[in-house]
Amino acid sequence: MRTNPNIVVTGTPGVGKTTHCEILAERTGLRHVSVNQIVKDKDCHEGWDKEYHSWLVDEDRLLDALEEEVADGGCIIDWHACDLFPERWIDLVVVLRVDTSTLYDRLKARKYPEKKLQENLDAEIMDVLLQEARDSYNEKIVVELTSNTTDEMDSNIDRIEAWVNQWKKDNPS
Ligand code: DAT
Repeated sequence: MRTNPNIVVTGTPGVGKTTHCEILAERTGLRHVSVNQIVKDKDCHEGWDKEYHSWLVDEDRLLDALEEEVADGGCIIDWHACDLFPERWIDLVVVLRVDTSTLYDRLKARKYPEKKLQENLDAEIMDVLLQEARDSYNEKIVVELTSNTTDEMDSNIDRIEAWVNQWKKDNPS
């Protein structure tokens, strides 16, 4: 039995996952688990894709690396995919969403290659991550939140923090 919940914060690159997770970790005491960092630090990849500027992730190695981390709960998992995490690991899936023009500006500022930028914009427009979350988890634990402004981010964080506090009350150790 977990004494703290595991949360996935997902969404297209640039929606605000890292920013949300860092603040949430400070506010709730849960751990920010940056999957990107684990992929790099624990070599859960088969090399660097030059065209897409991203790691070619080895999902089996990644899951092995994460298993111990999530077993006791208390993880806020930050990753632009969610279908690989077993359902039994996860208590809440937050899908962050952003307007196309805002996402364009954020990805442009990151100097994404044109092809990668366009693919990510298309993914956001076509609800790819939301659909992936709904296909992979019970719809009751999937929440879609917008992240265009800092006000929206503040309200998202308040909401998730309240959810964590309620989870703890409902699941006393
Ligand atoms: P991700 O981890 O999803 O790739 P991020 O947290 O690195 O995204 O955020 C990308 C950029 O956008 C970063 O400069 C912070 C900014 N940002 C994120 N969410 C925001 C929000 N709700 N309001 C204003 N700026 C935001």
